[in-house]
Amino acid sequence: MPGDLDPIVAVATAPGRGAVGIVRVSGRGLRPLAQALCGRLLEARRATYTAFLDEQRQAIDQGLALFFEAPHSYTGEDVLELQAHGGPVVLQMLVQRCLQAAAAVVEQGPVLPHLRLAEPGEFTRRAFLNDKLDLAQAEAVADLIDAGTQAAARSAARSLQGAFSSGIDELAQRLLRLRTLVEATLDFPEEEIDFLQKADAQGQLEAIVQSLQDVMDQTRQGVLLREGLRVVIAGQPNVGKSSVLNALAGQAVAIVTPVAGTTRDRIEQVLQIQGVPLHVVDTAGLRHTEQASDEVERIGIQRSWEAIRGADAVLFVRDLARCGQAAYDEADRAIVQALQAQGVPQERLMVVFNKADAVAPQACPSGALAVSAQTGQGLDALRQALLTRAGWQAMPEGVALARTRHLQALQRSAAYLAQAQAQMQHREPALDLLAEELRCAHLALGEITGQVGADDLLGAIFSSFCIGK
Ligand SMILES: Nc1nc2c(ncn2[C@@H]2O[C@H](COP(=O)(O)OP(=O)(O)OP(=O)(O)O)[C@@H](O)[C@H]2O)c(=O)[nH]1
Ligand SMILES: [Mg+2]
Repeated sequence: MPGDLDPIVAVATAPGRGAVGIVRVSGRGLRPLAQALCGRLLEARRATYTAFLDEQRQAIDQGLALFFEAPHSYTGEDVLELQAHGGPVVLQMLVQRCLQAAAAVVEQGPVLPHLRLAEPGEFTRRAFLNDKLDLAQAEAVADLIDAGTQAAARSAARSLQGAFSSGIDELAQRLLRLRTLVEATLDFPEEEIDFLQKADAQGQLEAIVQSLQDVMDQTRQGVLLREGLRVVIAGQPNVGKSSVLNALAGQAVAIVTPVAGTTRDRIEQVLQIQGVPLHVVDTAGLRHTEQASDEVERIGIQRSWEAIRGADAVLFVRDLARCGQAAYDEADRAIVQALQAQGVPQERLMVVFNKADAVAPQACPSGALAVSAQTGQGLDALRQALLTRAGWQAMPEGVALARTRHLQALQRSAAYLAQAQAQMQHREPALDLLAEELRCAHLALGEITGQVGADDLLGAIFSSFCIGK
């Protein structure tokens, strides 16, 4: 990022009107700027009620000024926060005044390098670069702000406090010790195998692999809580797909009528089950295009197939009231074949029988998921089945929010460790190869917390933040 050491300024509060709005400045040597803006010296870490002055020393607004002296601040640099009234115009005037005052301070003496507007996420990026947070914690800041459910917010807070990072750090430490052992052995080739056996290198490696598996299981839960599951409801027209969506959502999201072909376009709704976000998509009923009533329905059916191809789980709804009728069963079989032809794997398919209220209990296939969108029967079991399909396991100690990026790094690390295990099981292990596999596994772990971080990775992560954070 250009000008990484320049001081930066931004409005830190959300756009729009509010009781309070915050302008935040971070950089080195901000004291003279604070003095120019507030007309007085600010005591560090103490709220000072003051006017915020323009060039002519007229008040633009008044509020609280807070000065945090480096390194005791969010970014690790000097930070000045002006808590003003939360109007967009006032806040922009304050930002302009900061830029102007900084330029004036520079003219008086080269105390303050050039102040500029902050890029998205730049405050947190500095906190990371100044070792205030590791990378996974910095990501948790953005995830906490973006959290769409209470469970996601709590889990993000847990990650921000370091619950996720400390598990990764502990693994990385153990891996480092094993690497040291193997690399030390490389220097004494005549005793190498003996030496490793005495230190139980193989046992250590196995224990690390097991711990990595545990961390991966927990991370999967954290990713699920952040990213959720994409569920597409599909089936023939009139089986009650939209009714199932409405019943799960607890509101009339989609239009329901007895007319086959009611739903024409995809309807998306985010539901929460035990805090796990489910992105549920209702689709137009599937039937042969020549049976479709018009062009709109034909396009709707195409869109249904597109949605099905992108789904994590397909809820295939069948109508108990019509099961057993030859034409209906034949059409369902055709859908199953088409799903296979479209490459939807069996494990992604969940069959649910609807309209259980309309038939005798013995008409429901035993062991199958039977519901009634109308009476609510079986819906809890359906919710539970969706969670199970997602791989959700509520953890008593709580889940730390995680990202797909973390899971991928763990998977890479696990793959290197598997190669290392294979190497170690050779009768005559090639120790240099073993050392290299362990080094790669260690580096993959380091990417998670940012101990090993490529610049483009940092750019991608911080650019998704909001400005002022
Ligand atoms: N008895 C009974 N009727 C239901 C149930 N669920 C839906 N229906 C009725 O079935 C008809 C079709 O329901 P929809 O939810 O519109 O069905 P759909 O699958 O979305 O239909 P399309 O959008 O046309 O593909 C409506 O008359 C509903 O009232 C149920 O559980 N029991
Ligand atoms: Mg419908």
